[in-house]
Amino acid sequence: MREGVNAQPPITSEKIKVRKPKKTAAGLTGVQKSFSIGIAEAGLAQTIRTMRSVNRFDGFDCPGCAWPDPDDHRSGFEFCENGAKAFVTEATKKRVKPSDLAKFSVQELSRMSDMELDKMGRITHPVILRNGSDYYETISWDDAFTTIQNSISKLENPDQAVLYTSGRASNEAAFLWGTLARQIGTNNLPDCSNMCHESSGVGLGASIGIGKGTVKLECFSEADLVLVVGQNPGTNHPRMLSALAGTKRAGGSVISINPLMETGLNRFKHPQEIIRLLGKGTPIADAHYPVKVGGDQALLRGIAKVVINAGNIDLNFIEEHTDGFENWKNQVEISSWNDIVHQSGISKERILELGKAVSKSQRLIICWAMGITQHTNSVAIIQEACNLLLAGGHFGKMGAGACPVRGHSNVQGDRTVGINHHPSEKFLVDCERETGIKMPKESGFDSVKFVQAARDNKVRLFMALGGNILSAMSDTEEVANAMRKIDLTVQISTKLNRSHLVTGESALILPCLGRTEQDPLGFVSVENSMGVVHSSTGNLKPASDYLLSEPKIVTEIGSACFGSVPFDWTKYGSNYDNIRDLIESIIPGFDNYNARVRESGGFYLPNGPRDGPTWNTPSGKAMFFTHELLQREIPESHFILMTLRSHDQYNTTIYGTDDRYRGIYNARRIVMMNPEDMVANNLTKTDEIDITSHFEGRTISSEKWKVVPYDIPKGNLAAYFPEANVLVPLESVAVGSNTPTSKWVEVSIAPHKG
Ligand SMILES: Nc1nc2c(c(=O)[nH]1)N[C@H]1C(S)=C(S)[C@@H](COP(=O)(O)OP(=O)(O)OC[C@H]3O[C@@H](n4cnc5c(=O)[nH]c(N)nc54)[C@H](O)[C@@H]3O)O[C@H]1N2
Ligand SMILES: Nc1nc2c(c(=O)[nH]1)N[C@H]1C(S)=C(S)[C@@H](COP(=O)(O)OP(=O)(O)OC[C@H]3O[C@@H](n4cnc5c(=O)[nH]c(N)nc54)[C@H](O)[C@@H]3O)O[C@H]1N2
Ligand SMILES: [Mo]
Repeated sequence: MREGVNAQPPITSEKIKVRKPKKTAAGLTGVQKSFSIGIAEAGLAQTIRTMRSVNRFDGFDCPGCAWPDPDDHRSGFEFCENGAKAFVTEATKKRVKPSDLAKFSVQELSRMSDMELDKMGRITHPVILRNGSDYYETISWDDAFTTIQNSISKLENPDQAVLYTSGRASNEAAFLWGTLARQIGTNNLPDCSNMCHESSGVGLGASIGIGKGTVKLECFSEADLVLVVGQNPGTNHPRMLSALAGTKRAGGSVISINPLMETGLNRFKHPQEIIRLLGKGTPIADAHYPVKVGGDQALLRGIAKVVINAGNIDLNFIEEHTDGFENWKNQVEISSWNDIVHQSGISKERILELGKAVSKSQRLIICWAMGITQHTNSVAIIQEACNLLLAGGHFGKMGAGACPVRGHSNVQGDRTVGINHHPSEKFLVDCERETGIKMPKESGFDSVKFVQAARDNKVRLFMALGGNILSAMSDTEEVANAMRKIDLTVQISTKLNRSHLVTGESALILPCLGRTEQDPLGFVSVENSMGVVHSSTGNLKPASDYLLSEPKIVTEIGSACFGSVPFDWTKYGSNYDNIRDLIESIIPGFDNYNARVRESGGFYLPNGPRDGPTWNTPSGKAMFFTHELLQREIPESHFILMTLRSHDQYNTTIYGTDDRYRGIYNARRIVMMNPEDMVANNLTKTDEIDITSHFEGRTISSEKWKVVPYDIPKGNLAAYFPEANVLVPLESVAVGSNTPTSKWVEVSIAPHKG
């Protein structure tokens, strides 16, 4: 084992500044910010070039998030501040050359911050960290593929191999990646979705027969009410604010349910409508419900009580389309207002008001993201939201439905094309027929199970198509221990991150083209949050002559390991149309894939609940699932900690140290706390505390977190991901989806001494 490589970023002394949270999102500052980052990283010409071609029909798909683009028009500048940061940092002029890697050992690199690692720039050559060495050195592509082939040939059983996927991979790359895993003989395909919207997929899949959202972008201007639950669109999906402004302009209401009053939901200025930038912005949320962290199941139950009591339910819809209504109704009726108010932290009076708004709504959209999906009872919360939509008949019509807002720009597409650790039997049968490869039938590891298996010495080879699993997963030190027990870890990446430093005995980095770059083999395709599949074409000169595209790398690994019989890998590595034809022959909804993906704007995948409504469930009907309210008490001195994103990061990629909208500057190792809780604990602004998490008798401690007074419910704390991941216990997961409970960590605090 390589000693002295740090799994966590160093603790630095930061000169923190705390100001009032911002009242208005985006506008000129947002545009200026993205341009100034762009110019510093990529230069002016490159910045303008990239910004002009993002999200155009003939351009590349913005890697920032999965929010869709308007179907009928796309302006020259269809992006937002954070999308701009994402693609200009990919288009950076800086390079990590082999000579740089000869200068720094992995131990030295691990003492840099995550931001410093990213800012070293784009990786230019394939490199290897050999067993016994502390330095990466260059390796030829052929030797890299042979190294992987050797490792595969040494596996005692195929389940010792694990292939991870991050949600930026295109449909083409992801489909081949899944095929490669299955030719090795395993369904061990953990992906970032396991830590993200898995709960949405599981909950919706059982309730309505599809694990995806059921609204189109146009629905937002037709809805009379949109609930935005557990989501921070101002920072993480800024273009969504335009859709919410559309709801408001058309006379509808938007209500935010969130422990924090996030900027952007109060006022918003569209960064691309330059004329209006000087105005006050469009007010977005009509009301804000500061639910306690983990209190949404109770709050939704309260709303359901009002709706059922008022009798504002669509009995015809319920009769014709659903099963299980009576059961749920009984459960709602016996849930006590005491529990509902206590758990949600919202007064009965305010819940009655919210319930009235929902029961009056004829066209209701419920949106959600990580504030809902990363809890023990996430699947139950999502099904409760779904029950409300079913009771009001909010499926199969414009302006209504479920809207889980996806994160990574192609995370939804990756799942559609087979990145799934428990694929359906039908998918496997069709894959076997079309590829000739004998498909493994057993379910594979998700992200949590992968770490547990590696910890138990059951993984010999780990390969990642993008991402940074070490820092993205819960329980950082446990993940590090697990990674170190693997023989070979392989990362297909654009930029350096901590997963390249905490590795198996040997490690490979295979550098790939990014979204923004020209690919000699043609364009790729992606699916957005609303089920539209469209093309993505990069236009910049690649960062180095040695880069290969992701699909090319996967086909080269495939040919090196398995040759061309029964599956001719080279055929797919030379022409992406061949990959799309293969996807079309296996996955429903991709008819005429190659022709339709070339049409401007692409095409919608079929969606029963949205288009019918029809329900692909065992009973052929949508299901009301009934859950008891999750009751849990923690000692009075303990807190519930949520981990979230600051304004200056993209997941584990840190762009800067400011959380501008929340008024927290130049610091990341902070913890937001209610001012009354601070007084009760004798703490003043920027005091340092140590935090200990508690789960089933196990404790994990982390030191030196600066306290920031913040408008957050009493008893709740918030800290940034990925620094706080060390505190999230590996075994603390959502029931049904196995997602780490990154938004609900029981902790105690103590002043830092020393
Ligand atoms: N700029 C930028 N954009 C991104 C990303 C990024 O890192 N940076 N990441 C992308 C990815 S992969 C994803 S998945 C999305 C994530 O998008 P979000 O889900 O918006 O991301 P988080 O920062 O995790 O924010 C969670 C929100 O939920 C709230 N919350 C926490 N706990 C609870 C709770 O118990 N109940 C309720 N009602 N609310 C709660 C928090 O206050 C916060 O506002 O964004 C995508 N877009
Ligand atoms: N505590 C806590 N943990 C969380 C979350 C949370 O809210 N709280 N959120 C979770 C969520 S929602 C998600 S989605 C996961 C994210 O988990 P991941 O997807 O694994 O992590 P990212 O930080 O998005 O990955 C960044 C790396 O991807 C590589 N990369 C970037 N672009 C490309 C590309 O085009 N191709 C390739 N091959 N590589 C590329 C770069 O090397 C970069 O360093 O984290 C999860 N972890
Ligand atoms: Mo995500």
